[in-house]
Amino acid sequence: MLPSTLTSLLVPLFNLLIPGRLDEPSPQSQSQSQPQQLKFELRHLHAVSQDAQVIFSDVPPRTPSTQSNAHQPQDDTYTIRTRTISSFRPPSFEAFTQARTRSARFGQSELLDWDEDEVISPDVESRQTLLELAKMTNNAYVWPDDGAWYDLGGRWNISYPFGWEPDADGFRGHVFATPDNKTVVLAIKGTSAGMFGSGGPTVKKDKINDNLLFSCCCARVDWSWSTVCGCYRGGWKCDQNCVEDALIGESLFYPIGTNLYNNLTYMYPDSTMWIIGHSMGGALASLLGATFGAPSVAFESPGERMAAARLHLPSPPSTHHITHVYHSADPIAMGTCNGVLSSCALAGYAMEARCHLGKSIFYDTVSNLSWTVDIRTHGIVNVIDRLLSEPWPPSIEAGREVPEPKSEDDCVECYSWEFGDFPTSRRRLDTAGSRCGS
Ligand SMILES: *[C@@H]1O[C@H](CO)[C@@H](O)[C@H](O)[C@H]1NC(C)=O
Ligand SMILES: *[C@@H]1O[C@H](CO)[C@@H](O)[C@H](O)[C@H]1NC(C)=O
Ligand SMILES: *[C@@H]1O[C@H](CO)[C@@H](O)[C@H](O)[C@H]1NC(C)=O
Ligand SMILES: CC(=O)N[C@H]1CO[C@H](CO)[C@@H](O)[C@@H]1O
Repeated sequence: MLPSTLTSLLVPLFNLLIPGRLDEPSPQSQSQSQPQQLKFELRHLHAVSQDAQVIFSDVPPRTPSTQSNAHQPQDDTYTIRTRTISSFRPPSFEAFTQARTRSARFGQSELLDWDEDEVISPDVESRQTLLELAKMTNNAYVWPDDGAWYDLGGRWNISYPFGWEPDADGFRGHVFATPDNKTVVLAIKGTSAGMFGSGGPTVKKDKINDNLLFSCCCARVDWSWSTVCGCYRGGWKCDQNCVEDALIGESLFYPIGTNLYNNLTYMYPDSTMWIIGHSMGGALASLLGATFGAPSVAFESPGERMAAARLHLPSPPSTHHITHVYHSADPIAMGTCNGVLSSCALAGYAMEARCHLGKSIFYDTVSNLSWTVDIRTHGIVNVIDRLLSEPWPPSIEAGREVPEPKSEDDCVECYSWEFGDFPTSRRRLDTAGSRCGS
């Protein structure tokens, strides 16, 4: 019973990674001064019901967990180091939406007057901070007690939260806040579940979404695949408008994320907001971060730059407030989980996108730890226990705690495809539910 479309994914990003003008303190100066620390506690659970209402619930203070869950943290407070960076916000969400619509519908680009802000961001060059953020993204299965719903002061009503069944694959996550409410973190759990075999009613729809967002052309892998949209034009040709229309038409994930974010800023108008997530949740975190200028940290996210462009998200002057953390053995984050015999293809996914927005902290675990490329290394628990919990030797050697964040300027994806205006000549639509070309 989940918001089917939601489950899937996200994504955004911009075509351009413009060299940032973040005035980040150098790692040296940070380690000399006393790092600033924030303490968080879990404040709300959020889930999305079928009719796309955003729902919050309070987390009962320190209830011993009733469900046994391997991923349950022992402690529900987290300590995080921060630093000040600059980021760009659209003048308003309305202005952003308008610019996006003009771009998508009329091919016009409108210049937005982005506001440059100094914001407090997690110190992504601190290993402990990344580790704690990763744990927060993992902690998506805390079960609220009945009757413990958050009092929203009449701003909107709360309905039963679908999506929290242990095996449901919905858009879900947590909201954490510092005790003074100055910093609020939206942690989004991805929905990779359906991908790796656990069933559920939304898997089919999720698959369509994932394939729309992260494949080059409607998940056209070879002749034997049924594609998720009818934009393939033979050879290596793909109709650009068609893929964009299909994405905007089918993907509810991004609008739900923006709704949720808007709701949170309404609840916490004076707070600094951060957005974090794992996998698809990471891609959504980045997309939302690009939209709202909120510092975002994504773990093992598939490449979301192409989807951002296809969704026509207006591109801020810099996306360096978005940080990706991933490693080379994860075929999803690397965009190598494709090809007819890959584990993704066998499950019906074509994960071809590989370019990320913002800056990436990239761990070459294949070279340095001799990990083999395996979809099982994609899990956040693996990243927490086997990667972030240990010092990373190549960084230590370079006097850092984590690999240096770098933008993926030279990243190329879908290079064998030709995208353009290839109107259909009423060619066979090789998919059910095609919205293009007819
Ligand atoms: C919430 O629901 C109650 C009862 O269902 C109703 O009386 C109230 O007006 C609703 N409040 C809002 C803000 O919608
Ligand atoms: C923080 O926000 C919560 C609502 O989530 C509110 O109940 C609480 O009073 C706020 N605390 C402070 C110190 O403003
Ligand atoms: C991993 O990196 C460390 C530090 O740079 C280096 O000493 C070590 O030899 C590397 N391991 C492998 C297998 O390359
Ligand atoms: C205050 C606010 O932004 N409320 C929105 C919260 O989200 C729902 C849908 O998800 C919107 O309908 C509300 O307007």
